[in-house]
Amino acid sequence: MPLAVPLDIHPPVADALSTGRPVVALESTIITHGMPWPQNEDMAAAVEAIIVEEGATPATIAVIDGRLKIGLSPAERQALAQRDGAMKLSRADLAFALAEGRSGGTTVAATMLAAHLAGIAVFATGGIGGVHRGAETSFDISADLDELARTPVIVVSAGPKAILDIAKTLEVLETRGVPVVGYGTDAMPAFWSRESGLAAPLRLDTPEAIARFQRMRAALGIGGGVLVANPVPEADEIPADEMAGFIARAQADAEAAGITGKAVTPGLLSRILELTEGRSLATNIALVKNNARLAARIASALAARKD
Ligand code: PSU
Ligand code: MN
Repeated sequence: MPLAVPLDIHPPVADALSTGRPVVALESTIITHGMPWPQNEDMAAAVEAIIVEEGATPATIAVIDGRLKIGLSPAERQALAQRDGAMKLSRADLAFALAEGRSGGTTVAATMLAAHLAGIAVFATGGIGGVHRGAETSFDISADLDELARTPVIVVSAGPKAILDIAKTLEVLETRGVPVVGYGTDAMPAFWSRESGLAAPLRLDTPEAIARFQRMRAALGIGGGVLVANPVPEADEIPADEMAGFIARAQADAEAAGITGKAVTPGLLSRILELTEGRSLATNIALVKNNARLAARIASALAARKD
């Protein structure tokens, strides 16, 4: 007999799913590894509130004491935000945490996988993982890209995190058949910045158009996800030329410190937070909120099935 997945679907999420109302999945590595406490908890609560305001139900996904949680209560979310030693869980280690009774934040890859398992089709994050600079020697390419290629979930992001090699990230996504859609823009956004200097491969201007596109992909039996790249609001952006120096410095510091593997992304993000004296964090929070609002609208468009 196969083991049953230790799955807890939070009652409001189960209710919304069973009646066909819109649900938006949210990741939790951004809570456990992406931002310091207490801003992580404030961000997580604010993002859920925005989704509710837009008429959808938020489902923050995480692993707590060996159980896969689809939606957290405020108390569970607060405890996770302050928890020491939470794992960073991707496709490779999600089952390990469940089998061993551990706790952790789910990355974009693991959140997509869990969302799909629960029947959730739309997911909001900050920025996805991708091809790291220097990947030609380190081989550091996020499992988020493979997951986008295989799991049919719409991921709303502000583009790949700008610490990455965005051109190489777009190349891998194209190879793996993952559409990248600029939302209301021809320019590929770069997380903290509205423009990366590269073009967005595709462009759509409404949540309804994004919903229709993913339904058409499903009709063709193509499978896999769509990456929506939603530029950070102008008022909150840090332009790419300004970010470039901070990113290069953080990169050099990480190399000097010998940081590798799973620690690379959290290490770079926290160093950039120090170098920008908190500005990068404020921008990160603003872009996640902006993505949550769009994700809720896409989920609503999918639920309404108007074409
Ligand atoms: N978006 C953010 N902050 C984050 C992340 C995304 O605004 O911390 C996380 C996501 O969980 C993403 C992960 O999947 O960083 C990528 O890690 P890696 O590069 O090690 O695959
Ligand atoms: Mn990596």
